[in-house]
Amino acid sequence: MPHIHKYPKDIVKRYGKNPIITRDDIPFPCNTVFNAGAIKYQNQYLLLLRVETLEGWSCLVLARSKDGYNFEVEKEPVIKPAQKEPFATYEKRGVEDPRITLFEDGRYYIFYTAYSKYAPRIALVETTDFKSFRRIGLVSEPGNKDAVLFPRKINNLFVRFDRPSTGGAGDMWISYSPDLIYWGKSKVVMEARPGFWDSDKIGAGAPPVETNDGWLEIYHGVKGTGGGKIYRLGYALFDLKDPSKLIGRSQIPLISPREMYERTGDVPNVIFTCGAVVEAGGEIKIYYGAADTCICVATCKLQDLVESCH
Ligand code: BMA
Repeated sequence: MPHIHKYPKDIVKRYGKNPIITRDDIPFPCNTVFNAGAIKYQNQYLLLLRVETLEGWSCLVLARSKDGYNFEVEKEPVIKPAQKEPFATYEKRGVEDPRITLFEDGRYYIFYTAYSKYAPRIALVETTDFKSFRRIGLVSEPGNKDAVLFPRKINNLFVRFDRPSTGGAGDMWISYSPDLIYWGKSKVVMEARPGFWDSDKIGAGAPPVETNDGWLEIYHGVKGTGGGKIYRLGYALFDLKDPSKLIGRSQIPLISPREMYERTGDVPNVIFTCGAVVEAGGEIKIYYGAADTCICVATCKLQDLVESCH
């Protein structure tokens, strides 16, 4: 008998005034805005927006908000495709999909996708003030993306989830590093699930959230259909001491394209996240790109996600 999900109703609630950021909010000409990293910094919500220029490559632009819903976008990008090597060659087609982690040492580390004709690579930049940004390195071989850094070391190593391309498959892997630059001990931790909503590819979304029951990861899952791909979000729980161990995983999506702004745009039927903010009371604000065209937010309770993974 098929598993009947414990939560037949939606456990996530879309913000009534979605989308919260569109191209009209960007102070320079651009094509679209989507897939933002998210973090709380000095009582402000920060989004690091992926803005696609009219030429077609992406850059990263900061937006600030006091309430998490109304954002003001900065005038200039904070990260553009690099002019200097070794980054320039691998960022010729843009910098994409930033994921921000507040690390235990107080620094903010941002993994983003460096995109070029050589396929995507994971790149890493750090900041302490969101004014100056220091590129640390290109930290994967070609063919890897969707990297999220854990907020603390485990067994004295930095830890990330990532998504190498392995013979057409797209599964979530874990990798470890002593210095954030050299990554190894790589191992597959969660696979795409044939027959499900996440049948074709999966990838980490927001950086992992530490809970008493394990690391909660909100991820995206892709299903191919006759009409194209559908991108949805789900969630999974991993062991606190050994995050390569999957404890449980959502049977049904957390959120699927349903509203017009999720169904229609440059790439239809896409909900894709790079960041979420967990509030003191346990509410999560999930920021997501809709149809690769605008930014939206939806909320849910951290505890609901954790419980339904068991
Ligand atoms: C993925 C990434 C995302 C994008 C999604 C849907 O592969 O490129 O940036 O939102 O596809 O187009």
